[in-house]
Amino acid sequence: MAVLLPLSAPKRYLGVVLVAVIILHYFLTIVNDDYSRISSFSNIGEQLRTGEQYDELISLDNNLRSFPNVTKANATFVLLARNSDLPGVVNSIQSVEDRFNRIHNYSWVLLNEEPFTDDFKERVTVLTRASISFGLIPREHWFQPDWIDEERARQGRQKMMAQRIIYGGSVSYRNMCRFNSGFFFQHELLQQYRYYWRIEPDVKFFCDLDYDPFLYMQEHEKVYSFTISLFEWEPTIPTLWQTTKGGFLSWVTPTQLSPAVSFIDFIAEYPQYVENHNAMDFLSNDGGKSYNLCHFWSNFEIADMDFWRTEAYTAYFNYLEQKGGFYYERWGDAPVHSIAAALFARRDQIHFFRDIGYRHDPFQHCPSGEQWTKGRCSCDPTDTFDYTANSCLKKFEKLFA
Ligand SMILES: Nc1nc2c(ncn2[C@@H]2O[C@H](COP(=O)(O)OP(=O)(O)OP(=O)(O)O)[C@@H](O)[C@H]2O)c(=O)[nH]1
Ligand SMILES: [Mg+2]
Repeated sequence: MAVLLPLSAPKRYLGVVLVAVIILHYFLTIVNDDYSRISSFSNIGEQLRTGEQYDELISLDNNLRSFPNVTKANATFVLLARNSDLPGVVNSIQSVEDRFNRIHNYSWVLLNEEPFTDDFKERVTVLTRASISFGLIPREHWFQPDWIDEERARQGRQKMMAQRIIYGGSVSYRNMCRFNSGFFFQHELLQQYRYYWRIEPDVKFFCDLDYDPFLYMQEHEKVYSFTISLFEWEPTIPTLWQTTKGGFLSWVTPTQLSPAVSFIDFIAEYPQYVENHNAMDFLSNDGGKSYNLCHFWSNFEIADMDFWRTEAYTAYFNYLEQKGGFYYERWGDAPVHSIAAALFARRDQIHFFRDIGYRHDPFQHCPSGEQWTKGRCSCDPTDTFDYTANSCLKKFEKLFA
């Protein structure tokens, strides 16, 4: 009472009203279930969380608004994986979603020659708001064809194992390289799409991207892109260049990069497929006589599937396929894609994404300067493959010098 006594009349009334409200609240909590649920502390907490989500949506929306062009490209992510690749797949998808796709919501297509397990699908689906499809690869697109001479293939594998070539003894690795070279873009789940971004398990994207690289490809008529380029292991492709070139051909054109006479074989049969403004000088230091082993590292690719679906690439892949080199040797999809892009596309249709920070063990590309700051990149800008001894980036840049 000693405390209440000094209070003025209005304050006393306020106190009385407060006490009345508290009593009414407890009364309603007891007699009315709905009131009890709505006014509970947990529900109020939930309302606050919804408020946070709303703030996040507003900020996403503002981000989208700041893009010069909010149209989406006809594009998807493509990820080939085994069920056992799950942890690495989760890492990669999380990285892509965090740095780019949580805003753009491009769909995902995951492919496997075996059905994905329910556990795999559940763990992956939870990572994105975009649509995800899980596809089964047709047998004939994956396994070693019957017409391959298995004895010759076995000898090839043994020779490579003796040379300690990575995956030298693996048939499944060869299936994968052949599939990525000539079949993935034929999968029914990819028919509706034009552009794709290839993702592998356990890759990392270091930087935010404040624009849409698919739209960049489309608006600049690019057909193929890369972040890392390097030299191939020669023993995996001893006859690939010979198969591509081989015969004696004269392919003189006014704008040609290479000498007037070249020793190009597939091309001897199909000279019409070679683009005049090609990137032969990225592949060869002697105008096409020999392959310098430079290729784009295909575990990262943003590219135009309509390019792989052209008559030129179809003819090239079929030509390679009937030579059996995917199994007698260990032709990789990286040199196959690179040779095709360099010869059948204009050199300015190949793009180096300097601003995409990317790692696939053991190499990484890290942007620098303003691109590094703007992208809030988490990589060390001095740790980048770009101009190291095994990189072919300098050769690529020389095409445009
Ligand atoms: N479904 C399926 N996917 C495969 C198989 N072999 C490889 N892959 C996938 O094909 C892609 C390339 O295979 P990797 O094993 O990463 O080959 P790599 O990048 O040359 O070599 P490392 O990454 O250094 O092992 C990855 O997305 C793999 O998950 C296979 O037998 N089945
Ligand atoms: Mg890999």
